[in-house]
Amino acid sequence: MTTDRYNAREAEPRWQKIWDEQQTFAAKNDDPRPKYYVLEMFPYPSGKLHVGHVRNYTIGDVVARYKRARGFNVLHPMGWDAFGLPAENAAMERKIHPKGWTFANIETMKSQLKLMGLSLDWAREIATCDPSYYKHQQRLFLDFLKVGLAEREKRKLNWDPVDMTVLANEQVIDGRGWRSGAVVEQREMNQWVFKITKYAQELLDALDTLDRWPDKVRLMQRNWIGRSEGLQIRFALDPSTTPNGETELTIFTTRHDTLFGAKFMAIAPDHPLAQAAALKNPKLAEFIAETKRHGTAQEIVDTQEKLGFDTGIEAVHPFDATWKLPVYVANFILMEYGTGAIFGCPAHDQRDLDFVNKYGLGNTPVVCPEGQDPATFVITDTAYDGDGRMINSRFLDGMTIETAKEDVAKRLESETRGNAPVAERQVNFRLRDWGISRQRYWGCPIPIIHCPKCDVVPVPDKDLPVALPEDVTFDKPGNALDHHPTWKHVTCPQCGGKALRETDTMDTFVDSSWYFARYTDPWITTAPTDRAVVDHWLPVDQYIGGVEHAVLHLLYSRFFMRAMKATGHVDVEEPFAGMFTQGMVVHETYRKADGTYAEPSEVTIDTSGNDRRAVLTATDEPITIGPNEKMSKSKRNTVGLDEIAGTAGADTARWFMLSDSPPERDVIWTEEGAQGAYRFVQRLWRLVGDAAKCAAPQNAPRPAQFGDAATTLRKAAHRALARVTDDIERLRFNVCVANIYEFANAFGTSLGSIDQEPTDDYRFAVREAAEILVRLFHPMMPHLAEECWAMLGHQDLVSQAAWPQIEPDLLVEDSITLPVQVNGRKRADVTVARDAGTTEIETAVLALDAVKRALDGKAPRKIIVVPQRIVNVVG
Ligand code: ANZ
Ligand code: ZN
Repeated sequence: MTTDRYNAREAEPRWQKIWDEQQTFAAKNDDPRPKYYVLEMFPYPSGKLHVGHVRNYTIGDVVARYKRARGFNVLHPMGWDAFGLPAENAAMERKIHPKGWTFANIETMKSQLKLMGLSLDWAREIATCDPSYYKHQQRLFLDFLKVGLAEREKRKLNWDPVDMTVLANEQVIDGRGWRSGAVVEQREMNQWVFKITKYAQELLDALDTLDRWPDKVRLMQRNWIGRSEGLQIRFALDPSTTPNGETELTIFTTRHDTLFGAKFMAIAPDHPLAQAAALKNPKLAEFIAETKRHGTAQEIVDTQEKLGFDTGIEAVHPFDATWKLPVYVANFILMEYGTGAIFGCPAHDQRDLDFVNKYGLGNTPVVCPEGQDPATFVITDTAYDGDGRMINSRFLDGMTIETAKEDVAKRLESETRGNAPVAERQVNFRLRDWGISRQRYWGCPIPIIHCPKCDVVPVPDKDLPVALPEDVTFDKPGNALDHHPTWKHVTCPQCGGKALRETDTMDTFVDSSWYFARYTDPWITTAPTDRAVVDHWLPVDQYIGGVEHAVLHLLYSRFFMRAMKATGHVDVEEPFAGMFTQGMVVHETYRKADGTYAEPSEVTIDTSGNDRRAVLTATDEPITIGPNEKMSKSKRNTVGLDEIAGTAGADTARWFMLSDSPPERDVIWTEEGAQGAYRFVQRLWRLVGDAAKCAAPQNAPRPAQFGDAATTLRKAAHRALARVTDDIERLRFNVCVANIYEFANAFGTSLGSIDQEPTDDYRFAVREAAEILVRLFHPMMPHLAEECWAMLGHQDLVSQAAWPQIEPDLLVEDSITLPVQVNGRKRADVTVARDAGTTEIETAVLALDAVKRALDGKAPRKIIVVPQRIVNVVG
């Protein structure tokens, strides 16, 4: 037995250096092998790599290393999502320039990533805040503008009247500006938008083709796009009740079947009719102003109390001229959706029900669930939105919802008022165009010049990039670009007159919507992409990231590919053929007596008793162990990469990350678990060391015959190989780890049981098994694998070695286990040779204790053997 220890701290940097020097992981664009593009979502350079990153990148690295071994030309790049607010905040708080802060963080994090031994092609590194990157993003913006995929649009923004600046939604706290505390106003301003809605239907339909995406993510996207088929109905208004003699109100509904349950109409606070009525009604004007203070974002609208104001306007029911419905202005109606107006049917819509219950308007159920008696079916606090038959609905009574909808649509479509049909079928999407203007310094400048004479003028191509000025100050609130004394003053490229630069920068989601395309050729200076190269590499074969990006980032990237295709920059529509969302890394929390948190590194855990107990290492103060939670700074339950890599090594961290739970679920980081992984690292190293001593030399001839010991070992090796291959293909890393454990055990047992000078066939099997083992764990623990590969006498790198070949013959099991029933009840299993004859099986069955007991020691009347399936004993 080898007694030395594997010194990860010494070995890991040594192998990293060799990989670096030999550029082992550089991908060539003209490599003739089939391509494989694996990518993890690039990090924001916050300054510290946490264990959550480790999990994300380890998963990607296993795939990358495995695919490389399978003969693919693997592209596995890394970069930095480097624009964004934290850099500006740091600049304000610590008086450091955002650029300096960002690049310092990049440097730290890059060295931390290198500690992990990731097989990355660093030559393709991108930082989105680098002008050599955002130059092309500006070019894309201008190209989108040319084809109508970028536009200017009036949008409502949060305006801080004290700081005189626009605020992002997250800077508005309880309706007030985060710095000034002033009540935030909504102001209409010109903003740049990307026309993602042009692709709404396509983005929805194509989800069906993404069969290597999690269903959950596709569903989230589907809901976000939010297609609904409905009817636009023009309700007549009683002109004697309207502010300016208005005669109609158009609403959007998806439940026209419920028209006979209507109790009221409601319009958005900023609906033109509401605005007109408010001019004549100060109380209404006040109500509208109040609703606006709370904001009109969907989340706010969904959660706040439903409030309305009766305008006195009356609408006429489309099927009954004598039926009048009151028109309310209501805080839960959004101007941005449908027509900003609805009819309310409280019995079948919860919001409407809450509303009528507050204002005493009552409800009439019009859909009765199957099996309920319509005479007794009433609604009180819970609206019924399920299936059923129409009731209380005149000519619709007895119909299903679907037929009733069709009937209503047909009738109102064919009816006309003033030459136009009363109703029209309509498809609506929840998806809004993507507003990309941000009033921020640390982002990609929007390459536009505003000229008093020529209006909006694109910056000419030759003047790109529009670079951020570096001499900026952050002492004033608002956008530092705006405050810069000279930067925005330019001459108009069209008329040569005085003009102003756009000072808004792009949403950072723009930066991350095409970086994966840029990685394919980050060197090209004349265009965002090299068409031949980008079309060769895209789509990304396997993308890996957190589920928090399931909607926006992925949807924006899908839009971007379509827009880049429309402008000739790529020829793909879907950027990510395979998507995997990994779970979080969680850790228990430690609370001191005073309620503050202690870090895992400050705590000693005592597992000797029945309960796990914890004390503060320094003072022995008792600590309360709290539940496992997502690692966060506030709970102080983070484990830094340095702590792990510095002691047990990166391989230990990588192995543990993969071992404990399926990768899509949360994993609990425990010191015990990490120690277990560390022990296994040591065990593998000793095992391969022992194997190396009795292994046949490299290139030893294959023996003609294998004895029992050799065959058993070879079978274990090839079975593990088959399983691990399958596990990695299916991203089931925890199962893969379990299979490697099992094989290592079998291998150890085999080596331990040789009691004489090993035969040549066994020595051959030992080399084969060891070389399979090392290549199997290489994707997870690459440094240890290189070390072991060298121990086995190899001069080349295991990182470049081919995946082992399976010998299918060795996978055939030569024994078989059959269930044994006695008088119809299962009593035992019997294991026999696969080709055993009936007599042999019968003898084995009767020898089983469980069978003897079940037969009470008597001889059976009959034994029925169903070959390869089951044995029935009749007593
Ligand atoms: C009458 C009705 C009866 C409705 C009923 C629902 C249930 P989706 O499926 O998301 O498209 N609605 C329409 N425009 C709205 C707006 N601007 N703000 C708030 N709500 C609006 O939702 C369509 C339904 O949402 C429409 O169908 C409308 O209410 C409401 F038992 O019309 B319904
Ligand atoms: Zn001009």
